[in-house]
Amino acid sequence: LCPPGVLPLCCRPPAWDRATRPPPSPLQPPGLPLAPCRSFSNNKIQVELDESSGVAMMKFKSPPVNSLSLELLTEFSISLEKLENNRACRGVIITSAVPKIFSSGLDITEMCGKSMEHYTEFWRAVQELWLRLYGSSMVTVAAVNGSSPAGGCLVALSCDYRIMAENPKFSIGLNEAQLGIVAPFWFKDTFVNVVGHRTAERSLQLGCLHPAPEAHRLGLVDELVPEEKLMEKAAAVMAEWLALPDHARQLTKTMMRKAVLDRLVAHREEDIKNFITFISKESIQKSLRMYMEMLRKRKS
Ligand code: CO8
Repeated sequence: LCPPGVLPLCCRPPAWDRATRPPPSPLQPPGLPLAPCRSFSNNKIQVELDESSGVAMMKFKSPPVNSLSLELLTEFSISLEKLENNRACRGVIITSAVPKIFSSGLDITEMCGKSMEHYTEFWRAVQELWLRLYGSSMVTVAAVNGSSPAGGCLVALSCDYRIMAENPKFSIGLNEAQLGIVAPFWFKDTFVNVVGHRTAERSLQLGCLHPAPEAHRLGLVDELVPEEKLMEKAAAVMAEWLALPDHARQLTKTMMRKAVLDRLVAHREEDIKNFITFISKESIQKSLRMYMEMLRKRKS
């Protein structure tokens, strides 16, 4: 049994320790209908799995800004688990159904004026999601079709490949420092693994949100494409990655990511304590309130 507050799915062995999945049969018997497209929709995430290609499309649908609330995080983890356990699924494309926004990052209201129990549950859900996504044995492609600050950027960074709409108004980055908070070590590790130490150090200290062309120059995203071509490109990239044998790709992914994943697994409880201590400080609560106020004022 899981301790209280732990999502039941984290009791299972992590994805990177599991046996490789066999690919779905490439042969469709003549005369039979094509493999069905299965969809399951939660409140905040919509998932469609095309069993003939083995590719799932996962869309955030939590207007106005797809902020990563406890509910969205939980649905996200459960959806990933369902796909991970479905032998017909080999890859997932993650994108947004909300125009101009990929995800605005962690829901700041979940970190403001709440109880210690709530902070614990929330942070465990953030950890759980990252462990699942970064450690996924599926091919993961982020189709970033809008702005993607902080936690939204982490979601994209945790995928195997990032394609962004080439709109300079869309920005992406770990901007925590701008909110007066500090990106946790595993956000930083994930970032360093994508862009390298120097770029990550500068970008993190300044809390940079990089416009799409700059994000591409820095290697934060792998490709920029016109917005209307984004999904087509994501499908093409996915097909390229799925052309390789799963076992070789999965073992290579494990080799590249395991140390970083293991580091959080080994320090999970300590990381939760650090988060609670930090977030409950009056000075930090004040910074977050002021930031929310700034967002409201900017709007009016
Ligand atoms: N959480 C909660 N509410 C949010 C968030 C958020 N992350 N982002 C926006 N909102 C709210 C706004 O307050 C506004 O609410 P209301 O309608 O009630 O006034 C509504 O969403 C719409 O926002 P905007 O009007 O600003 O929408 P725009 O389309 O103009 O802009 C943006 C969208 C670009 C996403 C903009 O809202 C923005 O920049 N948001 C802030 C994003 C941000 O800074 N996120 C960081 C979150 S922190 C995080 O993810 C990692 C934390 C790690 C913690 C470590 C601690 C130890």
